Amino acid sequence: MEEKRTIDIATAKMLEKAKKDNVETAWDRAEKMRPQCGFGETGVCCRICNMGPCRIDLVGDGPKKGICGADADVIVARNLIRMIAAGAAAHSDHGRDIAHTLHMAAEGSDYDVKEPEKLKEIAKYFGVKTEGKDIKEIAKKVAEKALEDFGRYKGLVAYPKRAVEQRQKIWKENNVWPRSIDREIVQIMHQTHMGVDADYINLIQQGVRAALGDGWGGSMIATDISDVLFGVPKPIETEVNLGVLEKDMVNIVVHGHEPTLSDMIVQASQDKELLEKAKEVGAKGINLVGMCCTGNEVVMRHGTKMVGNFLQQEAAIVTGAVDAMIVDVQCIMPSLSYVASCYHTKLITTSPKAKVPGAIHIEFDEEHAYEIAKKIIMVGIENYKNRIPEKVNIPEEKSKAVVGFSVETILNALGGSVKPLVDAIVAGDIKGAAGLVGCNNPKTKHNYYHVELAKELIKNDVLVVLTGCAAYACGAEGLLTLEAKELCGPGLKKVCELLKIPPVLHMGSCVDCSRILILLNELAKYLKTDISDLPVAGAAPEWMSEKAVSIGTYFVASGVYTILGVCPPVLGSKNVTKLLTEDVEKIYGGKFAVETDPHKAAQLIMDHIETKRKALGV
Ligand code: XCC
Ligand code: SF4
Repeated sequence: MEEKRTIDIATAKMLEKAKKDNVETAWDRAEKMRPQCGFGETGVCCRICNMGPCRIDLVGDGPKKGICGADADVIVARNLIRMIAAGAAAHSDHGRDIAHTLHMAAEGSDYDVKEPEKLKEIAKYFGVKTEGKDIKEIAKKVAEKALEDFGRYKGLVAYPKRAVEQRQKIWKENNVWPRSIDREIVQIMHQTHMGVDADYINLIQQGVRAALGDGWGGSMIATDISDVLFGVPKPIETEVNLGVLEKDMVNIVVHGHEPTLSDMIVQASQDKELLEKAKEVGAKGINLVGMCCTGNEVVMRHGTKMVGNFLQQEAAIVTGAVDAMIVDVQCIMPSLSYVASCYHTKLITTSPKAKVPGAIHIEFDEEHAYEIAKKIIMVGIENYKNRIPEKVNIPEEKSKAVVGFSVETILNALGGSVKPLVDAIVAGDIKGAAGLVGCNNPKTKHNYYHVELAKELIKNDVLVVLTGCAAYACGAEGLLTLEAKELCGPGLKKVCELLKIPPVLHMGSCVDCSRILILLNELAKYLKTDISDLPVAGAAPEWMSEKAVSIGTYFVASGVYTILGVCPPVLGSKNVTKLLTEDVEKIYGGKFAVETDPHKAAQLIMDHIETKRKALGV
């Protein structure tokens, strides 16, 4: 039965254990939820005003309009762009916090500028002069300029001008260049208020503008400034899956999204005083491991082991060996405090934005970052003695992985330019590239789609790049290793051997989808063409989060053909569905497709790549 829920043996074992321990998981709750509401699933339920809720009857002779007169097109479009607003808000608020941290670093705090070169590089885009200037002074100016982009009252967001000119022109002509990151999100909330916009095309257009403010705004700021503060990722070895938990060490999981917290926790976990304390309680040391996107942030920079992705968060606690789980924001299931209460695990919330009843709240504040990080780790150390031996069962499954492929690293591996990559594409050794991103979703078998799609693509000489929870799925399957070249077609295998890289490259967390944009942009620049002309595609195989809707939308608006493995709530409107899966291509050169079978999705991607190769004449 558990094999139906996940392809991952470690997770299946923990689901069995959960059943024995009488602990309910997301899968159990998903089952109880079925059948899920058809109105909600197709996007035709509206709760935007209190004359409602209204719903459109798609099959019978029930209502075709809401009480205000909104039809299915309007209701679906409004609901969808509200998802974009929430997703873009989450990423952008993350970016804003990182920019604040840079500002604090400039004024003197526990944080520091680790990468002055990258700081100078991004200063250019914000129009900050660097010559003869002190690094702290540049940091302060860049932070201020970045923060201005969230709320500027005139002008435009800076980063989209990094895109190739053809792309910028499309955005300008279609009036989707974001004016300020926050403003586009606020405008979605206004435009979707009862009785404002009743034109589904106009609604979707605003969704695009807010999504671009995420990808080429908030997320890109988050990525760049994280690199400045915590280091540009370089290839580093690690291990992935629940088996990275240790029986005789204090196990601490960092889960959530923002490296301001997790990076400090990594530093504090190496503190001599704390290591002594861990020994005093009888542990061999402190085993800090990462989960979800904050795990991606720290593994890329420190090699911190990756314990699991979104649907493994409960399973990690079910091992009975997690002494503390530290969370900040996003993708933290409210169920964690319940699961933790079934074992000895202490759940620690740290953000004023994300409190969970039953958890210990130790608010993180950047001004006393190191001190608080130590205090948080101490909770885990002190809790070690409370483990219940008969409840501890750590599955042995774990896989080796090489991670840390920032654009800088990839260019380095290529000798400083994308030329060798383009040459390999022209020669046909690499047919093209695909980005696999996003979450898990109990609507699909855990990790199955991520892994099947990645395998099928590399077998056909398509290079794969990853972010988010997709990275854990492929990591657990051993695809992030040099040895995975044996699963590749002959061309990609040759390239992997030559460059000593895995065929599946881990590029980071969800905000690091912006790294994929920059890589595509570099390729387009080199080929003197637009991103939409490249033999590339994207996929969000098991997505669930609103952030994924924003990501998918900015990829499409950047010219990328993007496949969703789980259908978004749009099928209630034929017009919106057609707009997203057909018509947008005429404007942006990218479009959405929905395909629930990974093998068919691989075929769609390969066909798309072939079409683009032909058009490029290679
Ligand atoms: Fe969350 Fe970012 Fe999705 Fe994973 S991939 S479930 S958004 S942790 Ni980011
Ligand atoms: Fe119903 Fe219109 Fe109100 Fe939505 S906005 S709940 S469709 S009356």
